[in-house]
Amino acid sequence: MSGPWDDWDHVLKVDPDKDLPDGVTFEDVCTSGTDAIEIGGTTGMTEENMQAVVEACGTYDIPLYQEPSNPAVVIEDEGLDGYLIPSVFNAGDPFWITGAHKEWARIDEVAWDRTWTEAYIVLNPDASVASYTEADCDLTPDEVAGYAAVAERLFGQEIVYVEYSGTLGDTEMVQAAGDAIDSATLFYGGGIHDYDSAYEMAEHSDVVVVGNLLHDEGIDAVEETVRGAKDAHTAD
Ligand code: 1GP
Repeated sequence: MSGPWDDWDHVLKVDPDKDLPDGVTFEDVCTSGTDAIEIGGTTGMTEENMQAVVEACGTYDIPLYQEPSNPAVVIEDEGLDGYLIPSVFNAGDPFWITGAHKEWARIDEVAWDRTWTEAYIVLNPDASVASYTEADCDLTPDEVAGYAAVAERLFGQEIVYVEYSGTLGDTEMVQAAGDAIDSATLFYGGGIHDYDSAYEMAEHSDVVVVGNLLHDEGIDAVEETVRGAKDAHTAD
């Protein structure tokens, strides 16, 4: 299994429902040193706000992926490299495992050759993604490892994504997921806010995902996290 994410250390997730801080441009976002941009969020997604970000980033030479939260906001644009579709493996509501996906495949002409899944393990019970999906966040490291192994071995997932959206996660959980997989790429996202937190999480994962920081603090803070993630992997 291989994909462009094999070579990534850092992904910047742009929430189209949130503004960029004053003075920050999409050029800054696209030239921040991050390896790829994912456009997505849990709430407030519309075709219009998705399209606006795709158009703003589409002219820069950086991998650009849409991460739609539901089929209604999937857009087609030649500036996009493809679609990364979350499937929440520990969701309580199967709609977020395969149900939404089934609706998409039923309604739309899916560009399968540009579509991949991310096997999410959602672990912050206070995050809106956890309540939406009714995720069982009360997991032991063994259980996280179990989900990660099942995602890779039984479901052929190329990306396993440990998601702590909004808070810095437990490295033991991230490590457990990493130890359980072989060729899949481990994404970690949640609460990365500076060089040290990026470095620490990158030591336990292949790719760190930074989201809120861009909207809350701006581009300098994001660039610090890029350095942290890259330094952690260079030190390997
Ligand atoms: C959210 O994993 C990402 O899906 C990033 O989380 O917004 O907490 O950085 P943060």
